[in-house]
Amino acid sequence: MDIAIKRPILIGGLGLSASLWLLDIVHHMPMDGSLVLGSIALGAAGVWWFRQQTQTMGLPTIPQQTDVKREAIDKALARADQLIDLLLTEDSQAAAQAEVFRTEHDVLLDSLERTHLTIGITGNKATGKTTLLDYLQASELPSLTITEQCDTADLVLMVITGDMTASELNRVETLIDDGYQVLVVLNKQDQYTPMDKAVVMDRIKARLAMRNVEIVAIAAQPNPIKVRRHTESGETTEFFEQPAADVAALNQKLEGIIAEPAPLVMATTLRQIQSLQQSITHSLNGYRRQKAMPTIEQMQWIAAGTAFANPIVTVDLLATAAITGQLVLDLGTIYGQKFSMEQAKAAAGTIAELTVKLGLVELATQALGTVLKGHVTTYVAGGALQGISAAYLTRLAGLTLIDYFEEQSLLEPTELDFASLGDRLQTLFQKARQGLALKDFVAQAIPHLPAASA
Ligand SMILES: Nc1nc2c(ncn2[C@@H]2O[C@H](COP(=O)(O)OP(=O)(O)OP(=O)(O)O)[C@@H](O)[C@H]2O)c(=O)[nH]1
Ligand SMILES: [Mg+2]
Repeated sequence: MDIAIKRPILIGGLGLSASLWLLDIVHHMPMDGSLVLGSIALGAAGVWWFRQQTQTMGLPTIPQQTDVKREAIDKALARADQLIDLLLTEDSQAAAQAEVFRTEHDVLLDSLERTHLTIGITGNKATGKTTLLDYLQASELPSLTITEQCDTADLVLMVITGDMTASELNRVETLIDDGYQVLVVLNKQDQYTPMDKAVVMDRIKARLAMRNVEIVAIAAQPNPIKVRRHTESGETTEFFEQPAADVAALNQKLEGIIAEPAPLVMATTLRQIQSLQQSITHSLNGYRRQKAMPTIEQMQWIAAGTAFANPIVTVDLLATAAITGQLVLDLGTIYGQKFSMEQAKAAAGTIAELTVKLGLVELATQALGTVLKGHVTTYVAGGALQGISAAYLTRLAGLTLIDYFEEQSLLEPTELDFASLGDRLQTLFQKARQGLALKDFVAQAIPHLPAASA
């Protein structure tokens, strides 16, 4: 029993009988003693860490990136390659899918050479999008495709007609965050006096300054003007004249990008590579989830058995935390996340603290107790409620961690950003809780309790 000797705190924490039972179950698993010990001693570190993290919220404003470097593109392509290799290594069924991704990767690499650009036009209703589209198409600018479909656009013209509304600003920010290049086009400037126009332009510029977005003012189709003309015979005639479109400022910008298309092509390519990365990661995560579920189940029944055998405490949180620590490690491995033992411990601590903070222990115990009363015989048996509650909380923790690791895997593969765990857990916890039906869970859990199976 050298496992028991290596884990003195596990024994202290769980009570001797529970520990022996637990060790009996887990001795064949790749459980690392030091982690279990550490996660038992979670208290202070976890709490401190959780507080730290909840204070660092608020998203930074990311400016539009107008000069994407070839280096960044090569790095992103290499990462996509790496992800495809990972998919192939992890999932033996993924060969065909990986081939599709590989082709997409090669197409993107080739697309760096293109000189033809796509300009997308977007904006609120009746801002003049179609008028502008018609105008630009009629002016036959070389090597440009103009469309109101922005998905593949190298440059998005965001058409507005006055000071930006919150929703318009929001749209611009979303586009930038998604990696689009945006030019704001203030249309219908014929409706403004020069003074008003200057004021509106200043306001819009102030709103966009943080985002490094430029703005041009145009009139794609100015209102007709009334013209009065005196004839030789002294009569006056009045008629409406359609002024020419005033699109010089926009044309100048477009000519600039036609002359030098590379920066826009690079930006688009980077965006598309990132989107490819996400698709690959999505496939990878689908497979990993399949692999993770049995691990969660294994741990939740261990938690059930432990709490069942030790029902004096309402739910043996210490045991749950130890098991959560192991879950963090095992699920992290499945999701290819590298983190230190210290971080794993802290994560388990955060989960334990959150479980208490959200009142989940009482909530689970009460709700599950109600369901359990239907199963009279089992309910009578000692720690059934404690066992099922512990299993339930362990499952919640596992599902939450899966969601968390999936989110993390979409980020740049630098360091695992455990810093955001505290922030995200609460939301993810609620989400997992809503998706987990209590009745079904109880029915599933009962056969796993030692008393029921004995
Ligand atoms: N005064 C003025 N009116 C304009 C200008 N550009 C377009 N319009 C008018 O604005 C109205 C809407 O123009 P559209 O081009 O249909 O606008 P849209 O954004 O395509 O509209 P939806 O497709 O319905 O969203 C039309 O009556 C145009 O004649 C402009 O520069 N000045
Ligand atoms: Mg239209």
